[in-house]
Amino acid sequence: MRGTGDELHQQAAGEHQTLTTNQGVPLSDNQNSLRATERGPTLLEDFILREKITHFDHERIPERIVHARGSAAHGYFELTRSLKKHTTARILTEVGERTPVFVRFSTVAGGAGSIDTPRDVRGFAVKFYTQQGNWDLVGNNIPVFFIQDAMKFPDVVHSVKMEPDRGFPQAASAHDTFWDFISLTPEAMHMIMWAMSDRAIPRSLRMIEGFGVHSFRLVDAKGRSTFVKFHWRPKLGLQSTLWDEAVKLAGADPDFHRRDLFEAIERGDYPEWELAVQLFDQEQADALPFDHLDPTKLIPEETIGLTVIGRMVLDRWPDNFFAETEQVAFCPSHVVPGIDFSNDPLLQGRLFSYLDTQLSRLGSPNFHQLPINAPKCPFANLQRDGHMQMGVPKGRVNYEPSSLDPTSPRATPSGFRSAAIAADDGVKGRVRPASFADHYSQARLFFRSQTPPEQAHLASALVFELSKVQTPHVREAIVGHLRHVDPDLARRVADGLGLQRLPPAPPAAVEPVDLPLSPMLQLIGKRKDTLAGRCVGALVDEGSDAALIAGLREAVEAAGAQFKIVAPKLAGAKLSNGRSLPADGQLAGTPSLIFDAVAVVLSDAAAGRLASEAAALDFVRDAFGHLKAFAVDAGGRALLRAAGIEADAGVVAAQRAHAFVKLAKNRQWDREPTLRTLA
Ligand code: HDD
Repeated sequence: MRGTGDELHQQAAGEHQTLTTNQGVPLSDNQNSLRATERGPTLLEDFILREKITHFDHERIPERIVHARGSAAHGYFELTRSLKKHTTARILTEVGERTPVFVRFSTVAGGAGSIDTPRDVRGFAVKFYTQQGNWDLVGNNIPVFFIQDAMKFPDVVHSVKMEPDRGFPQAASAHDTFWDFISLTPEAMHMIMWAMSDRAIPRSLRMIEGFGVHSFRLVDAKGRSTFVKFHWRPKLGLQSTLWDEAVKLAGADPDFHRRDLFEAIERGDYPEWELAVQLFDQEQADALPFDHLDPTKLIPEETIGLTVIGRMVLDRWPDNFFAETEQVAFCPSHVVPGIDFSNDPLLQGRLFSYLDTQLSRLGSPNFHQLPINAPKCPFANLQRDGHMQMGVPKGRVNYEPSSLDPTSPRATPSGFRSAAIAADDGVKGRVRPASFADHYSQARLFFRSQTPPEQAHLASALVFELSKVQTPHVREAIVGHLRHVDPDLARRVADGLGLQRLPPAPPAAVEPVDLPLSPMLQLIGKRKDTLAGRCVGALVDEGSDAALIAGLREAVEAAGAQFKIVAPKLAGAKLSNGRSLPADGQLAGTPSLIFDAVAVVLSDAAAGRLASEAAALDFVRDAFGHLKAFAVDAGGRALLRAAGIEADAGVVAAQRAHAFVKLAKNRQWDREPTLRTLA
């Protein structure tokens, strides 16, 4: 055996690069360690074995304390409208100029190996490699946050992560410690509305919005500043999953979002977002009915409109997951001349935390030298040495001022300047401004702005989460808070939990007020009328009607979506015209969960066979339960009947391919009350 292995190895060696140790020493054998005798002990002398195993033992680095699970891609940002009037930041002034970006999407609570589809906030972190240095816009897919002050961040994170004594649940907020913390943190109530909405169970990372959350400042050449909030809006529009679907996807494909992003980029269907800004001055800020420095508040689009200033396209998957996606280090403190911070106390704390965490995660102050983190513009300073120094600085001068080396780096008048903002009068102290005290009005604004199905999902999500909480007083305290948000919501959740009576509402520091509703906060209302970027699955078998399948494929692909074949055998099926159609997925391993709509085109005989096949029955039952549109022929209808499904208006004849595409763009919301009890 050994002889054979050696021969194979030698053959291959001629075609490849020579395998060496890290010191460049060529290897003659990468299969066997050095042994004292053929069947004797392994020798400590084997420096090749020791180097290989030692490196392997140290392959993992500490995972991110939050946002550990992430997927990323390269791309570019292109400015379409100049903000010259407001800022000197070149990336925001030169229309048409393309700036390379690296974007990492993430869940928050789960570990690096956790599922892609939990109910959770999604991180949306963008590193712009600008000509004036790197700018990191480290946002989320939700425009507000749980807490107002960075002092509370370790607490909120500890509470949501797995409980420290038992080590579960993983990647889930549905447990006592999280809701205990929330019940005692009324400022979280607005964020809770968002986190319980379908925004927290997105269909695809390509279909989420992104928000910089805080107010930032744009600074012009004279040092004057304008407040700015950043918004990313997906070209494909917003899409979410249903909770039951997200739960099942977790098992069917734990990498659902990562795979979706990877495959879209691989097939050249590049994800794209618009960058839009809300610009406002101090006077406008003062006129808002809340404090814009409070990160639990948003500024409705209806109050201050969005101006689209550019687009971002992701067109390249990383070459190496670890080197890029894992080692990328985002810091909100990475800004460029012309962009500055506001006094938002959460942002101020973040400015410290990220640099600090990168030092421990990546192990060295030289993490900026890693290729994924290094600026793409020239950079030079007099910082030296440290663990893993990659550069070899020349010369005697590593200090400033200096006269010995005229080329030594110096500051420049066009360099970064903080906006010259007069400090407020006041007294030093650990305080929360009174202007941060209204915790319920915007939670109410969000809930009441939603469509009825969205409200029902939100209420049901609260019932689900609280039903996992074992401590009765915590469940009741949350319902008490909900009474301030919306009495009807509180009643529905109390009802869903089976509470005998409504728990008392806690005292509110400020009585909530009814703000004008903001339909722009809806998800369903904001969906685009498109099937682009999505995927239809067709269940076929021996003898399926070839013409029907071809017609459906044509209509679906013309709408910019993919059309995939699912069959009991991976080899596919021989269709009515005698031709073989290979399958993209085998039925048992390709549930309808991964599709946005389904077609079921079956001969009578195949429909009869599949009527006693659990995977086929689950395929149609799940698709129906997840409110997906159906295109069916007579065989398809027979399978639906066998599954106990009564066809509704979301089920159309397979001949009506265009009507099917129209339906497939949306879920069949009318179907939901007929098959699921919602709160
Ligand atoms: Fe954070 C990571 C977004 C508040 C401390 N955060 C992290 C990531 C995103 C966000 C997207 C992942 C970056 C990546 O992909 O590598 N964080 C936010 C947003 C917040 C927020 C939108 C509120 C508006 N974060 C926040 C606070 C603190 C932190 C208040 C601490 C005071 N966040 C961190 C961190 C992380 C992090 C511990 C973990 C890994 C990392 O930084 O690189 O420093």
